[in-house]
Amino acid sequence: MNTLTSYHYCIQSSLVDSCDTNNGWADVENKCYRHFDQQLSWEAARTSCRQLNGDLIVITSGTVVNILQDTFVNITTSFWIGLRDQNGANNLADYRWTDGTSLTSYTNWASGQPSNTNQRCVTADPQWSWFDESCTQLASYMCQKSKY
Ligand SMILES: [Ca+2]
Repeated sequence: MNTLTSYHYCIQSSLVDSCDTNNGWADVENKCYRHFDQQLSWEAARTSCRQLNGDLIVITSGTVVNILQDTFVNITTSFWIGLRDQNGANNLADYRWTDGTSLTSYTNWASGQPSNTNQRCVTADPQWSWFDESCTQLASYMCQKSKY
């Protein structure tokens, strides 16, 4: 790499913000996350995330949750996460993340949750504990997207 190429590469690197962190997105463990205060139904929240080339957050690691808790310290409301019961039988095997995967060994249900067959969509509270809720309830939400 000659001097000019090296200089150019340096400038390019400093300009690229692959998680759009100036716009509220956080770069955590190679993915981008953002919390939105707007109160929407689960489906509307998912649509909003998808319009940003992302989806509702998929949570499979307590390590990532710990970092996200330290990153998003101002969340005071429950927020939709990308988890839903596919058939309403309140069977954990039927829950799917927005990427199509089933629950992994990492879960963080609040005590007594999931509680109700009419509550098929999942929120996290400000402590990131999970609650099944009616999908038409309004809540804030958290999106994730790949880096670009
Ligand atoms: Ca519940």
